[in-house]
Amino acid sequence: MTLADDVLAGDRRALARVLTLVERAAPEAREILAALYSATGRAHLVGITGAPGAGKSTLINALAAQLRASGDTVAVLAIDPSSVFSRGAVLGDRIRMQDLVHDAGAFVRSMASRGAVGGVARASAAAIDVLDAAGFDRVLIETVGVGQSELDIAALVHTVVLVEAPGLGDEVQAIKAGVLEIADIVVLNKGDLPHADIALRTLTLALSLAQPAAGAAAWQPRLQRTDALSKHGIEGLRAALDAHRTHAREGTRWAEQQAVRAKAALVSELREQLYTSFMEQLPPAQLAEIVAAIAARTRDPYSTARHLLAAHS
Ligand SMILES: Nc1nc2c(ncn2[C@@H]2O[C@H](COP(=O)(O)OP(=O)(O)O)[C@@H](O)[C@H]2O)c(=O)[nH]1
Ligand SMILES: [Mg+2]
Repeated sequence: MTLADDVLAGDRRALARVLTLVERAAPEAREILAALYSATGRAHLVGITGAPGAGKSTLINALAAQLRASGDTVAVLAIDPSSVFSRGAVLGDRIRMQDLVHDAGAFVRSMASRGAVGGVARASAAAIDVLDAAGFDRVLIETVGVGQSELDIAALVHTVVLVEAPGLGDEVQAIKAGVLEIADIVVLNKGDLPHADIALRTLTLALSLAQPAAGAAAWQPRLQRTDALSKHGIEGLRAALDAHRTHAREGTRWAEQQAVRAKAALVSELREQLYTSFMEQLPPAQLAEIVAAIAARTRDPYSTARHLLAAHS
């Protein structure tokens, strides 16, 4: 049995090991990903995004419990693209997702971009593929706010959930940044707080203004109020997720998303493999000489790169 076979067979330790290899862009990761690829494309991929402190992790804990209760298996991938990813943050996530940590039908993993060779987007896409191949019905991906990160979550998932909280002025930020437009479901979390009613009204208005002029077949973004701590509104959120999944599968979104993912994966892999094989051909001494010349301004990096490519292809 290979490591990929173990992942397909549902072995959790193998899954954790493969995710570590993927995160580090270890040389053996590519072969494992290749072996897993045909088993991907089945899970419902859900991006859960919003400002730090909006309650994403708490909400995911509650949502995942709801999904588990309906019989689905759930994987959670918490991605922090900031360079400062403390052990405390990982620990905090684990504490907030405690219900999941001890459930055999759930799996929680935190991933930092630090050490993710080739960037967080590349590592995230690969990690999502691994979780998909491992057979989870739902993969929930937690990321910090849209537009503030190098990770384009909308390109990686079927359903985007934007989490807002009252009192932060986030609704206004969301409207300004245009992030409402990429949200399939907007959650007003912390619905128990005093300013929740005002925030809900602001978001309702903003959503009605953010609507693209689209036909009857277009998805109308849902707004759901939740209180993740007391688990109010979570059933409504699950219903909204299911409605969006059905909509995506029946319409073109699902197939479009597969095509976007497929192209992004191929382009990223071509870039990586071209670069790697090129660098393998370049003797280190020659590279050092060229670098020194560029540093000394006797050569420029632009035409040098072009000449090197022409000479080695
Ligand atoms: N009052 C209230 N607090 C919440 C709610 N959801 C989360 N919190 C609290 O908000 C803080 C940040 O939550 P967390 O899930 O870590 O947010 P994240 O950074 O978006 O993942 C924590 O102290 C949570 O206990 C909620 O619905 N109501
Ligand atoms: Mg969190």
